[in-house]
Amino acid sequence: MLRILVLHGPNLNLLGTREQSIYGSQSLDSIDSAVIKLAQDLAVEVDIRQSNSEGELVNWIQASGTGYQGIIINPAAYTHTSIAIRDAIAAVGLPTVEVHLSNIHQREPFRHHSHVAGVALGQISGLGPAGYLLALRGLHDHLSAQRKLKKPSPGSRRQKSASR
Ligand code: CA2
Repeated sequence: MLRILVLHGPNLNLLGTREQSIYGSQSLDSIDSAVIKLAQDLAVEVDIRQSNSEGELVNWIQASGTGYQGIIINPAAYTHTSIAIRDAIAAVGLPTVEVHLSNIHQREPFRHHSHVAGVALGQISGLGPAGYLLALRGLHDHLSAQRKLKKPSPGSRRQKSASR
């Protein structure tokens, strides 16, 4: 079974309590429940964590190399500051989808640049909580296609040895 690590960065634990005009009214728990439900439908295992600490996020990303096939991450403010998170994602080499609730490209100029985008499979920004669900579907499709490519097609071994 595919295992995907879902990471929420700093202050996302406050979702639904304030700044609702930017981030909406849904709590992080309710976003996580929707992710878990979709994961069950897709037969994917998700491990969902939130941290306000850059080091903790880096440690989790590093450790994901064993046991996980992909990462979904909303690095929150670390998106715009953290070369450490970018380096950890690059080092672990797992396909990673970057999610933002708000459209970072329409907001203050300091939010326009993402250090993570350059090492991500893709970025979803501005679609609210649905962004996490789209990320999960996208990553699931990507990983399933990768698995199919890696699996030898029936008869391919026989063909190879017959041509020698
Ligand atoms: O749009 C996003 O998802 C962000 O990653 C959210 C970050 C922000 O720094 C990024 O530029 C874009 C902020 C998360 C803080 O969330 C709060 C939620 C409720 C109240 C206060 C902060």
